[in-house]
Amino acid sequence: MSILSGREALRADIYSAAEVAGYLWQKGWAERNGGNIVLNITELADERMRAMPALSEPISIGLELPLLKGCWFYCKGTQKRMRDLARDPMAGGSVIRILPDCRHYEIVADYPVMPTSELPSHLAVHNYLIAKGSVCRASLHTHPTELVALTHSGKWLDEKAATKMLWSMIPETRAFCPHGVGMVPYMLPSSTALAEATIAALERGFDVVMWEKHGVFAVDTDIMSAFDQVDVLNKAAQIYIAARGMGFEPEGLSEEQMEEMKVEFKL
Ligand code: 2HA
Ligand code: ZN
Repeated sequence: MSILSGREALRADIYSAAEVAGYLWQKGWAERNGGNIVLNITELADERMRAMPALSEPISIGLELPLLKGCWFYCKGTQKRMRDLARDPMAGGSVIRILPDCRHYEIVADYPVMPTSELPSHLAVHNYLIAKGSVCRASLHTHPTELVALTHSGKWLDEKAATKMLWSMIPETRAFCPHGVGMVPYMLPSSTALAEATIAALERGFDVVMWEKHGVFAVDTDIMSAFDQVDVLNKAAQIYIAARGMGFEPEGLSEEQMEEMKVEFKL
């Protein structure tokens, strides 16, 4: 029997990850096994779940994450495709619990699907979010084509320049991504250095962070909101690129128009 049986809140959470996984595939941001989704589902773990036997031996995280003691996560499986996760999130990912030593986890349900190799980085971010008292429970990594294209130019690796340009392409961007985009220089995928640099960017106040020549990492209260932020930013990047494709540098909203948005939406 699935862990989701009789647990409507957990089912809704994990199925929203499946819905987002489908959007990532449709948008062309999730080639092969690209991207990751990790949800902190601790609030939804009941007594019967806590008593469930593990489907795996304890697996090392490779890090000690003291604030994750007793936490539960849903995470995409290693080598799994977003388009498959969209159809069946419990075949494309698994539910895990962190062991009391804060260095190991066990797979609990539904199948022994080994989590993504990016799990330690995502868990390090979740440990950081808890430390900060953040309300964010979802982390998303994806490969949005136009945003990644921007990071191939040194000009747009500047956080202020990229944020200002993206905000100025269409007014909603500023309203829905009020913190703009952080930048992390190219680092090896899955590396501790990349996780640390991502956390440093979150510490600077960003909740969407671009990884040079690779992708985007976003955190939010839930996975749909994390997706929405990336979607809005990528739309802005598409407008910029469309204008350049027509042979001109887009004007962008003026400083006054941007300021008006800020005042009107109390940003
Ligand atoms: O896990 O996209 O960068 C798939 C990735 C890693
Ligand atoms: Zn990636």
